[in-house]
Amino acid sequence: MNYDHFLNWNIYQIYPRSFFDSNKDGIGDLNGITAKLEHLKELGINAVWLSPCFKSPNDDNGYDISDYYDIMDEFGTMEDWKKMIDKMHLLGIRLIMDLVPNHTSTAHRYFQSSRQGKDNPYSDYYYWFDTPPNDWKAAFGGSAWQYDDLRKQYYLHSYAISQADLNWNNPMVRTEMKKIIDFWVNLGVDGFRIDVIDQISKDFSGNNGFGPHLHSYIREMFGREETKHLFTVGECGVDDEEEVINHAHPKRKELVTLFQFDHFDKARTGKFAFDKDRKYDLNRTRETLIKWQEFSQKEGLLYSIFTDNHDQPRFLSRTLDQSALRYECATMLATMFYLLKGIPFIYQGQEIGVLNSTYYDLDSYRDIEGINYFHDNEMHFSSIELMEMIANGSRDNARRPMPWSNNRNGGFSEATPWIPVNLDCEHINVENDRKAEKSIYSYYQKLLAFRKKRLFIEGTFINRTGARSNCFIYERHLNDERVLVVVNFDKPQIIHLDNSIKEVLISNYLDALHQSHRLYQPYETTVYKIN
Ligand code: TEU
Ligand code: CA
Repeated sequence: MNYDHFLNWNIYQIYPRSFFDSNKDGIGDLNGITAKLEHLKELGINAVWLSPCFKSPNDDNGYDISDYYDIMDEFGTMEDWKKMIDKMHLLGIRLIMDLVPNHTSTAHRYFQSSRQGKDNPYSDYYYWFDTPPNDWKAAFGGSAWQYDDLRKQYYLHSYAISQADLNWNNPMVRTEMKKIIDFWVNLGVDGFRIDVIDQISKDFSGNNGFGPHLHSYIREMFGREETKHLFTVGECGVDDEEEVINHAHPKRKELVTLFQFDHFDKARTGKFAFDKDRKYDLNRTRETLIKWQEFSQKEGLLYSIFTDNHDQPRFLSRTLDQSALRYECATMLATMFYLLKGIPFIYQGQEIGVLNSTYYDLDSYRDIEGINYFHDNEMHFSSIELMEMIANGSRDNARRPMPWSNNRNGGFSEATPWIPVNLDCEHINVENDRKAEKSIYSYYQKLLAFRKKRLFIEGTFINRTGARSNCFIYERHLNDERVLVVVNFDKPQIIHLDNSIKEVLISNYLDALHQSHRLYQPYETTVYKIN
């Protein structure tokens, strides 16, 4: 078995709350997605990863699920969901749902039963202790252990207090999760993105993650006849080569691919950073990309290519130095990443170059992570400092309403949106971008069509950067066909190429010349056919 047939999937991530509001309540919804599918189709998308749309009290925007078998009220109904997936399939777009197996909302009936005491059918669905067995911290602040007044014990929550970790040692929990998977598979979903997969098995004497039964649990869920056709991508903060193979090698029958994060983490100072520490060093990003391209190629693994998701500030904002060059920078990043070997993921808004919006008041933020960070203030920053760090690092930067047009609220909704819109949505929106002479959307369209070539799907990756800096030069080749991708990270510089060049295939500058020794413009990216 191999996974190569997934290599022509161009996946678009939708954050449903912020995509498009169809019924004027200020919240994106499923009918809103259905209404905008042509936008994706025209872009060249053939798969959607939809962030959670299940019933949820929304403490963590749907990553706190209270019923895995039903749709969140604000997003619509099961009927709406069926209409959505039918239309997707009609347009040739697959649907990848978000599976959250590590925790449920404490509002879930399992938790509500579990906390009643030690002798109900759900009492072992969660981890309960008289005293916390370790000092693990929760991702959104404070201890990961919370005392429950009713049960008179502590339960584990790796994220918010209202997100209780499921006890995967309990076979009933695993059976339930398989039922959930099968329920959605029977309704026609084509795959799953799996939230924090690496945390489902615990070793309480170590770190929170990569416990001793992780791989057997993954196989139990996804190594089955019923699931073997699915596309699966595990969110997995792993950079150990052996572990990457263990998760995602075809012979293991676990996952198809992983989201790895080291092209973010190694290039930044911390989650929340001051302006001066905010920018990514693309030279470091390049090194991690080269490492994983070469490794995946050698081991026969599928690499997931992405710059953005709903947990990260906009990559473009972390790269761009002069706003006048937004088109050049956005198209440069797209070319640099999406001509690599692997499966491209595009996050909503990326295709029109949406930027972070710098709000300096806490009221403009909704994300529990940033809000808790402000209140906890463990490092004793001033509130001005805190607001600067949150403006740079908040996940809300990626969660503001998708700007569609010049209408009110960027055309996202006629009502006041659940979170303030981007400050520049009257300028940066789909309508304007598609009309513009330098349209990022059009460039993405061209690029996604271009990467359908077999050369980009199957072809070998070879790094050609050598000792050069502030650029990334790589080759893709298949049989006799070779292309060279030249990416200039920032300032104008002269680059001398070792290859003889035949023609320019694609470039973000109109007048790019096919010369092997020349000056590259700021953020210039040119792809050549070579001998
Ligand atoms: O994220 C888990 C994760 O790995 C954290 O690093 C996450 O990036 C978080 O933003 C900390 O900065 C997943 C989801 O993608 C995220 O939206 C959820 O909040 C989280 O799990 C809990 O379900
Ligand atoms: Ca709505």
